[in-house]
Amino acid sequence: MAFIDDLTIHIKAGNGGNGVVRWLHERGKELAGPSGGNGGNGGDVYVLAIRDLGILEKYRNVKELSSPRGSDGLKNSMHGRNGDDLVIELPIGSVITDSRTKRQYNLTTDGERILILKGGRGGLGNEHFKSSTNITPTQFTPGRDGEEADFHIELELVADAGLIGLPNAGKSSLLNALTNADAKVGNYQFTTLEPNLGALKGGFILADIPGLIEGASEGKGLGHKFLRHIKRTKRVLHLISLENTAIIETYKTIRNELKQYGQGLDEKEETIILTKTDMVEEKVVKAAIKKLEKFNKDILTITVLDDMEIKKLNDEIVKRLRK
Ligand SMILES: Nc1nc2c(ncn2[C@@H]2O[C@H](COP(=O)(O)OP(=O)(O)OP(=O)(O)O)[C@@H](O)[C@H]2O)c(=O)[nH]1
Ligand SMILES: [Mg+2]
Repeated sequence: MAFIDDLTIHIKAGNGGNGVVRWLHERGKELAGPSGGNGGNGGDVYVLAIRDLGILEKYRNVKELSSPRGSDGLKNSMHGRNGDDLVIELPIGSVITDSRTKRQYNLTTDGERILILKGGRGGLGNEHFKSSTNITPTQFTPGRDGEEADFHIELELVADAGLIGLPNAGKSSLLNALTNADAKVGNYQFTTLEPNLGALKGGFILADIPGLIEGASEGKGLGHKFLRHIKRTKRVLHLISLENTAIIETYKTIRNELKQYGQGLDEKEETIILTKTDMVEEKVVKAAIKKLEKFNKDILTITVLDDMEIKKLNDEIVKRLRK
């Protein structure tokens, strides 16, 4: 199943029902008085945040969504029925943009519900126009049109911390070890083609995104587009594999890509995590820490092969996120 995180749908709120011209019929009297009811209002359109990242899949082939119109007014002064509201379920983290007005709606918490389009008001029936000078009104008004627009829906994962680093740094392996996620892992670059999420023990959400390379800001590799998924995280976990001999260059490359992306990514709190400690001697680990400390003193180390270390790392990350 492909991960959909971007789509455009035309959405329309229901039109109002028309007001009508009707007359009271009394015995022996042709037009005893106006009795045309008002039209019902068209249904409104809401978006509702739910905890299900996969729900966007449901809208993959949907081009248009709409709420029903109001019914026309009825005889005997009865109003037409209002159209039901349409409630569109979207994952928490969705940003919904009206393509024309550029107005944005953010769904950030579970159960949050936002009105995005108003249904049209129902028209007025002829009874409404009755007055002492107008006892047989033939006026009525049609229902108003409901609002409509093209909406662009984007998902910005709401994660507490994001895993970043070069391809093959061990990001997905670490996500799998720390959380319930089941991300694809491979000994080659760009194994991860779409973002993955998992929950740490302690309830925080971790995001794994495709690897970055030098020039990602110019579109190299998978480019920058996944960085927006860590825009809202509190902290970045910067993974550097100890297989790597050019530790500082690697560190600077990724820092530079964060800077190029802008939007505050390079100002986020950062924890460096040196991965694959099992593949090198301890003195290599120590040397790497010493070199990196000039840039950031918050450095942890891990191998995914050791369950105890994973448990400790979980606690260290949670401790930082609670701060
Ligand atoms: N020995 C050892 N191998 C590891 C460790 N962590 C990850 N690996 C291996 O490193 C390779 C890359 O791991 P991934 O988790 O796919 O790396 P990634 O950073 O997600 O890579 P991309 O998705 O391509 O950006 C895989 O072959 C993993 O099995 C570790 O702690 N020790
Ligand atoms: Mg990966």
